[in-house]
Amino acid sequence: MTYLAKPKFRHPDLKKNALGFTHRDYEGSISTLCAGCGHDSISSAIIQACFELNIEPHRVAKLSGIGCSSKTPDYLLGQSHGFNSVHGRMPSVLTGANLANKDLIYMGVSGDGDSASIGLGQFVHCVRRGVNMVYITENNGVYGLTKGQFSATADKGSTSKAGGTNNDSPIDLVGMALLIGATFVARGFSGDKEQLVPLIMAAIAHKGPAFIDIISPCVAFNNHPGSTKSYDYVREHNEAVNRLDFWPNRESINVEYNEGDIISVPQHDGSVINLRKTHPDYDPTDRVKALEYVAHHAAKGEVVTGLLYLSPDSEDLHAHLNTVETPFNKLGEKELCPGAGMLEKINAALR
Ligand SMILES: Cc1ncc(C[n+]2csc(CCOP(=O)(O)OP(=O)(O)O)c2C)c(N)n1
Ligand code: SF4
Ligand SMILES: [Mg+2]
Repeated sequence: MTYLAKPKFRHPDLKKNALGFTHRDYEGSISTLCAGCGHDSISSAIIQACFELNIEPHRVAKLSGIGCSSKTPDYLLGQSHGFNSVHGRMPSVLTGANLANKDLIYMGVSGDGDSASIGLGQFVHCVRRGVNMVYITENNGVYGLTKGQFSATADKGSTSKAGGTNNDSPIDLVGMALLIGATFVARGFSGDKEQLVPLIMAAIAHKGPAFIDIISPCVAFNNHPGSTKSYDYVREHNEAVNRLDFWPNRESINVEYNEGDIISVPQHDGSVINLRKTHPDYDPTDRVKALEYVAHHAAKGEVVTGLLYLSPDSEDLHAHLNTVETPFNKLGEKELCPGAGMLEKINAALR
């Protein structure tokens, strides 16, 4: 982690959002990542998404594991809550925090090593339990922080910078998220901010486990010919199935679309996700077809991006557990210790 503060100077005419904040109010400390690292572009997309959504920084909790990607929460939302946990263990810390206070916006920021290698078990259980969160993997196919070993998302046959070939089958985190019940599944590319910012905004508005796999090239160890996570490879093989327009709070839609080209899905918070189809046959509300589509195109070496699946009837862990309206951390002694009479009643009901 770095503790280098950014200079406070800012241009007086910077655009302000409805809260009177500029994007600088959503920044963190100065990044220490390599110049050109995809992870920095993702940080800037998260900053822009929170600025556009008029989010009060103190309402966000950002959590991460270990890796260059897991360092990035330090470079954004400097006024938000943050917890940098242990390698691969962010999901359980996030689950616990969410159970204690469901009023915050939870953002888990992870890497392909952090989530697909050491943290795979944690990742899948956090998603299948339905934790209300935005879970982002900054996927570069390598362990960047420890000098570029192949991670579990590296494609079979891709080569390392030193020339070694990866013979292991890859784990596709998008396919995994679809299989285990994520209610919002997307793939983005750090080099396409226009696509990425609305994806992040929509994921924040979504209630339930929202997962975004973001291909994020590692310029130090995985940006050469032979890599399938390089800037050149992803630009050449990127197949966007849709483009997302996100309207917070049901603002009037004044864009012209041909009928059938757009899918509108209202979210719990009153916002509307509008999907402009670029592939007329792609149906983002069909989980099984999404799985098949993504796998089919991956076999051809294509990187399918966009909002790949969205459940209109999503629920979260608190709904599954039928927890009380008030967040646990705001309950008083009276609610938490209702007395011997209540305990007797509960025990009697279980006999
Ligand atoms: C328990 C544990 N095992 C191994 C490590 C060493 N380690 C640190 S970061 C990392 C991999 C990070 O890869 P990824 O999550 O893909 O992040 P990136 O650096 O590529 O962004 C490893 C293996 C560690 N810190 N802790
Ligand atoms: S080593 Fe790779 S992942 Fe880490 S900061 Fe450098 S470019 Fe980014
Ligand atoms: Mg990585």
